[in-house]
Amino acid sequence: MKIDIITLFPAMFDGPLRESMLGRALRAGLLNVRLWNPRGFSRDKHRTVDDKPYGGGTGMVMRIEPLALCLDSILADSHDGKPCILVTSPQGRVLDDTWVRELAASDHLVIVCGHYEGIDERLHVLYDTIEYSIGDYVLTGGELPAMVLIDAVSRFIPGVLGDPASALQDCFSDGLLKYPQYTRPETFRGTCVPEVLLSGHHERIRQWRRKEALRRTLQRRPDLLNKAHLGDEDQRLLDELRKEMENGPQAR
Ligand code: 4HQ
Repeated sequence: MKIDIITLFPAMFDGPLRESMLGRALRAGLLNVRLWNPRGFSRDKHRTVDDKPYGGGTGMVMRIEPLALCLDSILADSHDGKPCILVTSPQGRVLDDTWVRELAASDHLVIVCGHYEGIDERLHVLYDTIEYSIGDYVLTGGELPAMVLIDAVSRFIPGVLGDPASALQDCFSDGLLKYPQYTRPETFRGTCVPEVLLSGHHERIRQWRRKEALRRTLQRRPDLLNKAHLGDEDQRLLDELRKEMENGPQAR
């Protein structure tokens, strides 16, 4: 997958793109990320990229011209049809697992990182853009949302994860939160690993994990249960959990 990032602060991407799984994916050529600074496309004497808002008010607005020229040169050498142009914004559609999977199927993404008070609205008139948000809070810029998108999308690109099964087993693949995990030692400061996980009984372990995933989802994110893919066994486990919660909500 090819990803073009338009940002006034390209150096912010150095760490996240070099380390860990993303770094490996880039070196392996599974992901091809290019960073573009609109400042290089500014044509005035001081290479300005922002200006005061028309109508007055605080802060600065990103100028359309450097952004448009930058986008034009990205689109001019795009041989893979029309790429999706994503723009970071708290006004955008909130990113979720379903959308991340859809985006992961794209050949080419362009991400425009907003900064300051926002971007001249004509960006959305001149180009086919989609605004996305990573949550209902305000950041200083769109660089972190861009990194979040790249990170989340890359997990669904074949070869990025060491074990492809982990993307499937993960939280949200079935719409539920993940079950609790343990590793050695068996006891630490008096706290033990649940017996069933030491039993070697695969079917009991599978059921226990499913029930704990349902328990957490029921307790922490009941909203997710409506969209989750639940079978007969899940309904039975949920009934058990609801009864347990009536009898003693103190458990776990
Ligand atoms: N910003 N999800 C304002 C965000 C944001 C978010 C990025 C701050 C854009 C102009 N972006 N700039 N939340 O808060 O994506």
